[in-house]
Amino acid sequence: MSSAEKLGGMGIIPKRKRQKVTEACSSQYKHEVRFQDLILFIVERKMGSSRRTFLMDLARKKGFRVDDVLSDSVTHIVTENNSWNEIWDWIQNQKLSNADKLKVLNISWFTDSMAAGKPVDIEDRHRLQEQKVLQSNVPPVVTISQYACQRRSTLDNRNKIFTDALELLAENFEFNENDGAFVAFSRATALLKSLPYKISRMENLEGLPCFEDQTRTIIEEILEDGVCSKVESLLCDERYKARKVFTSVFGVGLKTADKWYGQGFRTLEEVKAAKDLKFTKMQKAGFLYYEDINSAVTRPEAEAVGQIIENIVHYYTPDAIVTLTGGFRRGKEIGHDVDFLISCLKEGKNEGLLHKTVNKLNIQGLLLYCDFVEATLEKRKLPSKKYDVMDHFEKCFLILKLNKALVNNRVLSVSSASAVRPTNEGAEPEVKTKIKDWKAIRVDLVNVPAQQFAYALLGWTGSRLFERDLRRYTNHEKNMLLDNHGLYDKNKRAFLKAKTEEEIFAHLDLEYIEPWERNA
Ligand code: DCT
Ligand code: MG
Repeated sequence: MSSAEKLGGMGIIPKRKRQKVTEACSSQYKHEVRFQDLILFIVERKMGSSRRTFLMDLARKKGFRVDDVLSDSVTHIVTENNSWNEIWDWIQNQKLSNADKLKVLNISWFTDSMAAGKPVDIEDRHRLQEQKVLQSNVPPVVTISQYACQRRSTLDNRNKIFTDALELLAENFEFNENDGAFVAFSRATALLKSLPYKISRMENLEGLPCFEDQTRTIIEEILEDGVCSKVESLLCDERYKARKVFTSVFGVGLKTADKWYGQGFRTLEEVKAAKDLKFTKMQKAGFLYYEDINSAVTRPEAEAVGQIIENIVHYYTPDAIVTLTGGFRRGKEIGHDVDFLISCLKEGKNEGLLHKTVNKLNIQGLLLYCDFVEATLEKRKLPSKKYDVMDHFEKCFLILKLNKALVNNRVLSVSSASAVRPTNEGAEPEVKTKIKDWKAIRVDLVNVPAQQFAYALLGWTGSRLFERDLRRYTNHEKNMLLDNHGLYDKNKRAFLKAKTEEEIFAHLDLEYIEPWERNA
């Protein structure tokens, strides 16, 4: 298939129908066209239809004429993530009479124009550039942003050997409360995760942001020896090992871990056997369900939990929405917990819903532990300048009892409808009493008012570093403040409303980054 044919999904229609459709499209315009000299066409491929529709609406609202289909009238073509070659091949195939005069632009021209409220002058950086054919072992020469929110980081990490080492060292800096080194190592890790190629020589780091002497040295050592001596010695370090194992208990933070270490404890068995140690309710649950909680939650398990929560929430409020967020929304197949947002489109209808849901889980015998946190924000405050601060929503941190048969049945029902057993029927009834047929799962539920939903969804989707960089970018580059509740424009002295994540990215003049591209 030629590259021109592959671009079939660009919203192209046969030429003979073009005239008619263009007229039909024009009649759809509800907005006045303020800029008569230009007609835009936005290419759908690699952008996706929902983002394209969003951008088309945005431009129309701002007075631009945007056509649904490509015709001879179009003057500007806007593309995102397409190469010059594929777009050019495709244009040639359209047999347009004005192909040579068409302005073929990347999304930066579009976002600059939306921000300015008018078409901005076309600079070189706005044009889709022809790229030279590169040798296979030479990484492409591209400008990479220092902010994770301006990069696309999928789960396809080509530099795992480096990121595993840097992540471990970053974690130790966090344990030691060395914020500067923690941030430096986390940023270098996140940058490597976004690279579409593997680092094979030190020259590959040239021109990349987020690296300084310490992180460079680590990369160099791994390139030379295949391992990092700092990592090797850390893995044998008594204090690090104890901190790691103690904080793996739900409810145990660094302070408690260090206290136990200071008292001479080194293993969980020693801590559990100690007579004079007092544990919080949370830690008791952490010890009780330790094995389950520390074995990763799988996607089928997350979906089964989602179904339980949704059934209960809909029992009380049929039009409430339960949204799976956190790592699973970013496409991860496993996680340490399952995060859900609960929201109602109608304002006020979710009052008391979280309490009722938790009560019902308890009545159904599924609630193993609950830490309920009431909403803490009475009046609307400005978003905090601290990037890692918790939000103020009503929420609960739970441990739920998930019947394994529910998960097996879900898997079976996906693979073969005929293989589904009723959920109350155990796999092997005769051994049911002997084998533990459930798993303890950590679940976070967050109750979110409708008008803050997009901001909460963006915040709870993560990753942690993506969120951190998004807030840093917002503050430093846009003079605005962002948190899980809203976006405040310091120049306009106003909160900016948004119904979708796409609108938030547009407020920030950022290209939209899909959830599965936020694995920074
Ligand atoms: N989050 C937040 N404020 C916090 C902690 C987390 O806004 N104080 C956001 C960032 C990530 C998201 O919530 C979910 O948090 P985790 O469950 O800790 O992370 P995860 O990416 O879902 O990782 P995992 O897959 O291990 O659960
Ligand atoms: Mg999570």
